[in-house]
Amino acid sequence: MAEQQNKKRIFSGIQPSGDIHLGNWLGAIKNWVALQDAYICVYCVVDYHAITIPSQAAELHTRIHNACLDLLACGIDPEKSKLVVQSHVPQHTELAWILACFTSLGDLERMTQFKDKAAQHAQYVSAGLFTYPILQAADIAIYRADAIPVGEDQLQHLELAREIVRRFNNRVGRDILPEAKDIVTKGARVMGLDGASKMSKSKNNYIGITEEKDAIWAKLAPAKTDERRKRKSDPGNPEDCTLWSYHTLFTESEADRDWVRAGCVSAGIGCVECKRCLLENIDRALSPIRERRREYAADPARVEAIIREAAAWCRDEAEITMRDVRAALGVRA
Ligand code: AQP
Repeated sequence: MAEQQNKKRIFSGIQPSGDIHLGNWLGAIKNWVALQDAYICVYCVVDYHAITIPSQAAELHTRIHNACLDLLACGIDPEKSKLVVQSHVPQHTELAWILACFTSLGDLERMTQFKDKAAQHAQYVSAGLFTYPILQAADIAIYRADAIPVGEDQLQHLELAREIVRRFNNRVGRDILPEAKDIVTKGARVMGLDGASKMSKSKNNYIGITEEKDAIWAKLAPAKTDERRKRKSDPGNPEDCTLWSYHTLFTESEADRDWVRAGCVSAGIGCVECKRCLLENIDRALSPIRERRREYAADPARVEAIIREAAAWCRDEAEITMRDVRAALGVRA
């Protein structure tokens, strides 16, 4: 119990905006799993973030459930960590409103993710999309998290989250909310199969973590490689090939990596052989995830109980923070 109290806290979240993919796994979730013993961890399916772009109720409902299953399948252990759905803890949005009053428009306008997403959804850009980083700051602060494991794409948001918290603490004259550090890992920015942008749920450029071997091959086979290599007899340039970047993440055997690299630069092997080797290694890495997912999917009552228990713990913790925040502001003390 004392050991538990001395542990630092981690918060991280994922949007139920589509299939969880290799980028989410390598950039964030694998690290979440590795940190479970050393920290008190809250891992959150951030459904209110997902409605910042248009969504359908039935589809979102299914995606929330699937995201929970995927996270458990990846190894989030309910005995060690809290797996919570954001909308089950209303204090997230309460704190978000308060923090909005400590955030400048100029800071929000600088966010590159907002600019990218606003361009993707140009026909209707919601205020929620614009204020997304404020809700994210509240997600972290509400659990008084010390650190956040994320992919590199989130670093700008986290810098802003610290800035917002600093401004809040300065104005109320007390360090009520902690400034959380980021924890970034190898694989922090996994490129999409198109080789043009980061792997994303909302772009059709990903390999899902629960995809079967045939489905993975259907995506790898047509995937772009080094564009300068027009035919098998041309030597390739691994540094310019997205699939080589996947080998560095999935091909654990140095001998296999050397075989692919040497074969590519000498035109000794073609892209198909390189992709077949990659397929085996991705499939091997994902196979235990698929297996665990089947087990959880077969027991919905267990999953429901895990989520409910975590939400109760999280509401209590969030309320502790909110009592201090409200008192510091002079409201509902
Ligand atoms: N390509 C990536 N490489 C490394 N890490 C990534 N993450 C996302 N894409 C990559 C990390 O995954 C965590 C959860 O992300 P999210 O669901 O909150 O939002 P996102 O970053 O916007 O993820 P997507 O897949 O790109 O979703 P959509 O398409 O809906 O916007 C974060 O820690 C993120 O860094």
